[in-house]
Amino acid sequence: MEIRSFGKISKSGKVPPKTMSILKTRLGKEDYQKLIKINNPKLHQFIADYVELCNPDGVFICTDSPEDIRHIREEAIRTGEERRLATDSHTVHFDGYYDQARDEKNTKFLLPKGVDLGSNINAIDKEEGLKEIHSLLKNIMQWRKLYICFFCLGPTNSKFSLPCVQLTDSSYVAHSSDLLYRLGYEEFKRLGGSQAFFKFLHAEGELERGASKNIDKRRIYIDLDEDTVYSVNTQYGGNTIGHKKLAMRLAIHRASKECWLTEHMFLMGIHGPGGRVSYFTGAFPSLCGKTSTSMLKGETIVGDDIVYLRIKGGKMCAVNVEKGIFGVIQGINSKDDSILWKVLHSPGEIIFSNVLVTEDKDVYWVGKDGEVPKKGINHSREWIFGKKDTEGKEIPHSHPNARFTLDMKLLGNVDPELNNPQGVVVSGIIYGGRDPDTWVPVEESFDWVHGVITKGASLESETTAAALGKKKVRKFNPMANLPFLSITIGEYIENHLNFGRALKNPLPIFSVNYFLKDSNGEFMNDVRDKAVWLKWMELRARNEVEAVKTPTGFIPRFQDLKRLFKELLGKDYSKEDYVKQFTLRIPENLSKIERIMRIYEAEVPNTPKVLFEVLGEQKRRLQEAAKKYGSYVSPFKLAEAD
Ligand code: SPV
Ligand code: MN
Repeated sequence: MEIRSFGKISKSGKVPPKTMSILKTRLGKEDYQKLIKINNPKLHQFIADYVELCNPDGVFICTDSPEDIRHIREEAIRTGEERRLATDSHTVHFDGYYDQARDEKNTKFLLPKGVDLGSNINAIDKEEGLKEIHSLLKNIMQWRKLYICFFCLGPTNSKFSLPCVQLTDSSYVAHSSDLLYRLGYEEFKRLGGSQAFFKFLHAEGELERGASKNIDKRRIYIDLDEDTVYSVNTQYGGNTIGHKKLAMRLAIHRASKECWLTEHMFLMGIHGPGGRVSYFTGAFPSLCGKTSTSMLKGETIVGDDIVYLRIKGGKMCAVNVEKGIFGVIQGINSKDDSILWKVLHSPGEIIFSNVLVTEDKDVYWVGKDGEVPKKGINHSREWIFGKKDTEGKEIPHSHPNARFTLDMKLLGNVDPELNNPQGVVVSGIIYGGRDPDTWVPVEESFDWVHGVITKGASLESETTAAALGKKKVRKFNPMANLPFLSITIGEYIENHLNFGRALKNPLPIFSVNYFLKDSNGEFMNDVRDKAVWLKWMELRARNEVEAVKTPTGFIPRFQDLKRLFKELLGKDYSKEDYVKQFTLRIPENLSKIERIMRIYEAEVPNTPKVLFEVLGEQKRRLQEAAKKYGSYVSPFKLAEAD
């Protein structure tokens, strides 16, 4: 078969009779009937081509019916991809020891000759990449079953919705998708061939002790022109669940063409005085507190990972792309995460991945309350305390990127607007990362452009276990979205600037930093302090609290924080804490500006000019402040001068 003809149909919009006969033979009567109820030639051709290439032993078409969804769940147990745990409807899945996170090195865009997304974005020549991936896919599903599932990104029947189909030979991936995304078979039926849709093809490849064996041939290739993603020889959710970060890359590309935004953001309702709710989005790199922020007690969650943003009537509206959570489990404890703690200990459909499972089929993770068991099964299989891997590294009982997957309907704090097809109107945007020494715990930018440039486009964070590779290295990560960008960084920043211009009243942009450390390397804030920062931002967004103007933005006044700490956490917030946390660190801020400017100058040829202007102005303000007050300036000094 000609490689370039894969998944394509002729100009007439019809598929050749051969396609339907392939489907009829390969699918079996019942599944064939389910498929052709969707009148979509492109879909039929895509499925026929890849069924032929991957050559599965059987094909299951999953409709939205409870029986089909149950079948997927049962398949996950039958195939051994998930094992039952002691608590009803809890299961566990293990990925391979070296397949525990997103593989950014082997995730590449298939780009035609002459197209370049810049040095920060991984790409391969399209023809070469397709040839490679097609050869890896050939007969890869022999003796295995292929599951074909339909989903809708964003609420169904909405301007925001994006339909997509996933082909996978992993019942775990299919099951996870069922928990995480709105079902889309009926949506596909309703739309017929009227709308473009995303296509994902995933194959685990050969398995060894239940894990993808050929991880040296792990590949995740993204074809932006065809809205298609291929993922091979891997199981980890971030590499395989098409609708998550793979769809995100396609959606960023689509959004850029259509003037809306796809962001790596939570979406939550912050509950202000008098019972009002203000919706905020927040972008943080993975493993930096995004889920725990959106799950804070007293507030309501719309989503914890991905949003689509559109402008309606001059206002910014947002939806959660998902309906479930694929969350980091490390560190969840009864004190700081009471809502999740309860859910994770109650019956209900939850897939735990890469945690420790004890003999009595209970699960443990790093940072869980109670004593750590001395043995069990984990991502290295049989584990005993002190076990080392082949490189001599001690294996923790649970992987730092171990996760839980659940449908948000299990939570008691879900915002009632979750499925509103109109989305919610957003009142504020937050950017945050792992920053040990520069940003104060919370700060508001001067305006939209200042926020986009000095907060979003300047975001840096120490690397974590969410991606393979070296940890704790400070890395540039604009809008916490760099690993997923499918357009150049310059265009992406420009889109944000344009978005702000189209808003009637641009909303405030904030930064937070939960990871500020003192000279002993200790965190300066308690994990619960974020509750205070959120309430303060809500008040600022409503213009109900004054702030102190500094060279880098607006920070809270001491008296407001003192009141909020007392009311929310029952804590006496001291002047010493305020000074320690909110001191303006001029040398660190200046070094950051230097680093960021250098990156944009050297690596982003189409950087909007305004970025250099805004950073230049910030640098001058900081230098002037240093002359007046010295390198480290107390917030009280800044308040006096304001
Ligand atoms: C992240 O790493 O940002 C996640 C999980 O949300 S993953 O699906 O791996 O992207
Ligand atoms: Mn994420």
